[in-house]
Amino acid sequence: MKIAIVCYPTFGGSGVVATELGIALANRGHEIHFITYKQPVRLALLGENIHFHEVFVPEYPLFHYQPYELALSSKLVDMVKLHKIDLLHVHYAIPHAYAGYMAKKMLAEEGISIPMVTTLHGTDITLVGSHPFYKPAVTFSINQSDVVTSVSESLKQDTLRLFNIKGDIDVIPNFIDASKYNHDFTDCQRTMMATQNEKIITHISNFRKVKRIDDVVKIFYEIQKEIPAKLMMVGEGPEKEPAELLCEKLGIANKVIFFGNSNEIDKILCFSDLFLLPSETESFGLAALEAMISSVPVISSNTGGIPEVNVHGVSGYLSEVGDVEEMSQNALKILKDEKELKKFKAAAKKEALKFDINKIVPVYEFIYQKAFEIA
Ligand code: GMT
Repeated sequence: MKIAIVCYPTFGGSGVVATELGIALANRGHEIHFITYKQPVRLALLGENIHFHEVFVPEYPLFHYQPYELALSSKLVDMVKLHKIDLLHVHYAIPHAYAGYMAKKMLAEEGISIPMVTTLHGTDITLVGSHPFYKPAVTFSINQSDVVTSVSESLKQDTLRLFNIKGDIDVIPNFIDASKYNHDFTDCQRTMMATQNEKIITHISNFRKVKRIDDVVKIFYEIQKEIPAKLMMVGEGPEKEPAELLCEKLGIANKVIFFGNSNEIDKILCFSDLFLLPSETESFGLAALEAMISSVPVISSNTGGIPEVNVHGVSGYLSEVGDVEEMSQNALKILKDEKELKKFKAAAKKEALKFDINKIVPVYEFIYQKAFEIA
């Protein structure tokens, strides 16, 4: 099959899922065309079956906002015609489902029919998409998709609650390629980050308000009062600077390392003992899954789709959003007892393996067939 994948090419979870899916589909013999404004960050190599087409938006001073959707839908039309693409798979509803729909309509004018699959990822529904300014267009473009998928049951329920959706939504969870997190081949370099007796706590995100970065710092503050520990903060975003200031204020700046964005998540997780994800809302929590596959237990909030990934008392612990005290106590319960830590590490990996890429990618292929039948 020739598949066009539209996504955000950044470090965000939706872009990562779209990229990993495209690579896996290419490995299974499909011809994949990524269509976006920059080469996706996790797409290291373009291969025989993998192509990237840049959407270029020329600056024009008359426009206060440059019309990306227009450039994207035009690019989709051109690429579908040039490469004889069979199917569009757009990740993140805004504005990709809308641009995809416009491309479909333009192609139909030329007698070309192409099915479109839309995958909802989270904030396109829970935060941004349901805003009154966007809601009619998001509802419309979801309803015009031939097949709609969501990355968790929780996100499906949110979508049905917040929008007037006419068709089905298929739940296809985020997935993980376990072979990329095989520590037998990774030099963990733990000693570069911490001394032997220090536990390593990690948080990875795009440092937006929704991630409750303050809570990450406060949980770590409580942990380090009782045991020697270091905190690894990985990612970039608006809450990074306030977090750095909070660390200074609490007198723990020497115990916290801010990495910025990293393409070496597997190496960082390799030497981590515990992962913190106290988000306000989270449709799935891909970062938690990446931690778990690296045998890192997760202390998280119990919001959104996180309980579908992190199993309370097995791969980590879940608490109400904002319950820093309970999260800190749960973290210490795991970290203070070596036997307990070992047990949680093994269980985290076992749970993560349920989301193995080889189980999930065929489900997408099945969905593509369904889209052909519907379109
Ligand atoms: O977590 C983010 O802020 C990035 C965001 C995105 O849209 O790129 O991630 C969302 O999609 C991921 C992949 O499906 C999910 O694992 C994340 O839970 C989801 N984020 C939120 O719902 C906040």
